[in-house]
Formats: sequence, structure tokens, C-alpha cells
Amino acid sequence: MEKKWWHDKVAYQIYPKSFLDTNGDGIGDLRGIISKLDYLKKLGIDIIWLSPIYKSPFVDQGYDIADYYAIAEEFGTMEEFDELLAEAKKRDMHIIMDLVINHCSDKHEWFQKALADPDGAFADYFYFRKGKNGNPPSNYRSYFGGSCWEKVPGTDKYYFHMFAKEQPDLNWENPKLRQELYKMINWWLEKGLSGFRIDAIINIKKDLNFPDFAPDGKDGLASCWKMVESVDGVGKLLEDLKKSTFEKYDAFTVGEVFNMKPDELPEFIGETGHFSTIFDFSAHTLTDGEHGWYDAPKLEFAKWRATIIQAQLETQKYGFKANIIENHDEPRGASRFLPSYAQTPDGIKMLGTISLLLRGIPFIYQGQEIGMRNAKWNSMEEFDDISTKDQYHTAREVGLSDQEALEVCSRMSRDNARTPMQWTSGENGGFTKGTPWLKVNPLFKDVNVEAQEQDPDSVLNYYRKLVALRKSDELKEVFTYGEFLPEYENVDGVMAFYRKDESKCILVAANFGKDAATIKLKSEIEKVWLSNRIDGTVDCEKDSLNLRSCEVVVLELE
Ligand code: TEU
Ligand code: CA
Repeated sequence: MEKKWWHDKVAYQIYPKSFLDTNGDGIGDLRGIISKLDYLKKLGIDIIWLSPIYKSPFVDQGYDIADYYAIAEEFGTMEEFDELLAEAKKRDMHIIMDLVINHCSDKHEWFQKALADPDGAFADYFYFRKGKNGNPPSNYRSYFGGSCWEKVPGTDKYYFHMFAKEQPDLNWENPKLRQELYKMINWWLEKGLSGFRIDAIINIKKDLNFPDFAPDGKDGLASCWKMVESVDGVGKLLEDLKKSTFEKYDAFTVGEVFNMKPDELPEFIGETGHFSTIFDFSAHTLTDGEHGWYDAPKLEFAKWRATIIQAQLETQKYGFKANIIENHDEPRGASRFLPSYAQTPDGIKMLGTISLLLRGIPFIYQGQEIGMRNAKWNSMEEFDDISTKDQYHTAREVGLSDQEALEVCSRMSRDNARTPMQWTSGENGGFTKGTPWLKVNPLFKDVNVEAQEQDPDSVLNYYRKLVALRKSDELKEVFTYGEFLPEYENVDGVMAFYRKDESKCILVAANFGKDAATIKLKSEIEKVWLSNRIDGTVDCEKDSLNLRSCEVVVLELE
């Protein structure tokens, strides 16, 4: 396999709005990020992914871009962005930005010009279509609920939006539009960005006939991703994108890809794939409800383990995926993937160890490294997220009570990941001296950076050791390129795997069960590299390794 500069890196996702506010407006900003670069360096971070910081009306928290060449004033200025880039480079760190090019904001000048002349050239930057017998052109439901079609004022036409109506989809069939996007992408790469996380990119290929699909909800509409899954040809557009931009700069790209055709994995992440990598969402989709969050199945450990193993075995045939336990669209990983008895520092360290030592590029989401968990939500008014509000209404429409729908949203809401980063036990967790735009998680008194800096056994200091181990001279080769081999799949509660190459055999073994578990080692322990036991020991008699509940060990075997 051709080695690439990003293969052995560890990445960190910053959600700028919630990271650190330095001017008292209750909104995180670039100055805040610059002030924490040393904190991230100490954690061992190589690549920083910034969720969108472009000019935006914030209908979808910046994933609705009104000007691709301007920094939102809420976050700061282009000069501060350039300073952030320079300060990161000084620390040998890379910045990648969020590339949201399936859609833009309805406030973008392209869309404003299209509305002004629905038969003009800019209308063809979007999908303007006549309705059918007084109805929208097709029966698709957007990701955020309601029809994917919105009337174009003063016409008999509609425009297409797979997300909010304020996020009109860009027409990738239009070469002029594509060239405009490529010009913008190369402008950012010329500035010194190391690459991008690419948003919702599978959606850019539409079936231009916009055929109806069988309704799958009480609203009589059909999920828009049914069209995505039915249409071929996204690869052609992705190749055009890559060759016109990323490839020319040896840029690192990580695609946010849901609903991919399984047999297309090598085209997406192989040696000549569309992207350097894509996120592994296989575990996250286990709790996808058929109709929404309200009918999301509960997570079962055995299924979670099998899903991760399957994804690892499949992926290593072709390339790498990016491993996460959470991001800005998901509830906190510690709350989602750990049973309640395991939502403790030991359990959180255990989950983090599994995620970071799998084969692939590890991404840590802000707050994951201090063990942040879901917040406690008291009413729907506390939420800010467009998707959460939609999911609440969907739940109510099928008969859940207000309390039941609130419980669903509390468990699944993206706002669980968007509550402000907790820096201290002081006012607002040290995030802002003003009024935070979203409430601070009440757990901040105990879960914050300042408290954990002082505690050698804290989650934060464990993550520092874990990242350092992954990048250590002795083990970075085997953790980057070593084969993934599952083990002890038949032992209840145990998630274990080898990372192996011609010179090292590392066993990562964790007990997610409530009771202790014993596993028979296949060879002698040569070295204990890491354990989440405070004294760092392991309990092993001859070839029997005893694992307490929530214990994880990293062993070198002969
Ligand atoms: O998410 C794409 C995506 O699939 C989401 O619609 C996901 O299904 C949803 O968040 C579940 O609630 C990307 C961004 O990560 C997300 O924050 C944006 O809202 C979305 O695209 C539109 O840009
Ligand atoms: Ca601010």
C-alpha cells in the first residue's frame, strides 16, 4: 500500500460555536481555538477538523453557507483564520475545514439571483422544476421533515432541498456550478488548508426524473435517501471533484457518506478512491429508527461488537475508515455505546481505547477526551437544533406524549454534542463570560479540563497516554498498518482484537460486561502497554487473563 502523510495521524473535531468564547457574546470563536492549540498539541492531535465557520444565517448551525469565501463574523475574521492556520503550522498541526457543497444557504447570492430570474442561468445552479397536477414534483421527505420541494415565489415552479428549505440543493449536473465550486475549493487549499471533511456528499447525484417512491410515513411522503440509494453515477462526479481539486494538493479528505452502495467501498476509499477515507458510521446506524428517533432500537453489545468487527474486516481489504464514537450530529458516545453501569471513567476510558486502537484514522470529538456525556434536558425550549425539533414533531404525530417525545430527543439529540466545551468548574464551565447560546451540560462541575489536568488518573490524562501509545515509536507502525484480527467473539461482554504485523502482536481486550470475564491468552504476555486500572497492572495467572467489568488492557504478546 502506498503510504500517505495522513495514515498515522490522530484527528480532533472542533464545533467552533461551542468550543471557547473569548469576546463574551456566548458564541465560540476563532480566538478561542487559537488559545487552545497547545491544549490540543498536548493531547497529541495532528489534524483539526473545524465544523463550518463560513458566513451563514445559522438555520442549520452553519451547514447553510451564504458566502464560501467569508468567515462568519460570529466566529471572527479572515485575518484570525489565517493566524489560526499559521499557529497550527508552527505546531506541526493540520487544519481541515468542512466542505458543504451538496447545498448552500438560500441567502447565497447564487440563490438570490435564481429567485430574481427563475428562468435565468442561476436557476440552473439549482433544481427548479414544475409541479405535477398542483403538487410538488415528487413525494420526497427531507432529512429534516416535510417535503423536499418548496414553491419558487411568483412561479409554478418548486426548488429542491434535501435538508431545510433554507438549504437549496446545488445542481451538480451543471458544469458551470461545478467549476465555481472547484475554484472555491482550490482557493482554500492555496491558503494552506490540509484538506476537508466533506458534508453529505453522497446526495449530490439525483435521479433527474425525480420518481416517486412508496410512502413510508404518516405524512404520505417517502424518505429522500430512497432516491439517493436508487441512482447510479455519483462516482463520476466525485472523480471530477477529486481530479479538479484535492489530488492537485495531496489533500486529506474524509467523506461523510451515508447510504453508500456496499460494493462501492473500494471506489470510495481504495488507493485511487474518491476520498482519503470516509467515516465508519456502521455502529451509529444500528440505532437508526425505521421512521425516526422515536422507534430507534436499543443498542445490543453483541450486535455492536459484530458490526465493528465486520466493518474492520471489510475495510482493511481496500484502505482505511475514520473511526469515531461521536460527532456534532450524534448523542455523546459514552451515553450511546456504554450501558449505564459502564458510564464511568473506567468505562469511558475503555470505549476510547477500543475506538482509538482500531485500524483506521481515529477522530476525537471535542469533549470526548474528558468523558462528556449527554445532558439532562428539561423542555423542548432548551434545544436549538432544527433536526431535534422535527424529530419531536414526528414522535408526537405518531402518538407519543410530550414527555415521551422529550425523552426520545434527550437521548438522541445532536444538541447533546453541541453543549459548550467544559474547561473549568466555574461559570458556564469556563466556556463564556456571557450567556451561552446553548445551555451548559450540568455535569460540568465534575467533568471539566481544569479538574482533570490535576488528576493523573483522569479521563483526559488517560486519553493523552492512549494517543501517545498509538503514535509511539514502538507501536505506531502496527497501529497504523497492522492487520485487525478479532478474538474471543464468543465470550459475552468481551470486545477484543489483535493488531498484528511481522514484528508485533498487540492484543486489545475490553470487558463491556457487568461481570468479570476470563480469556485464555494464546501466548505469553511480553509487555503490558496500557491498562485502565489505576495501578496499571493486569490480573493474569498462567494463560488466564481475568478482566473486571469495564477493564481494558493493551498487551504485547510473544
Ligand atoms: O449531515 C448529513 C446527514 O446525513 C444528517 O442529515 C444526519 O442524517 C442528521 O444530522 C441526523 O439528524 C451533515 C452535517 O453533518 C449535519 O450537521 C447537517 O445538518 C447536514 O449535513 C446538512 O448539511
Ligand atoms: Ca465569541
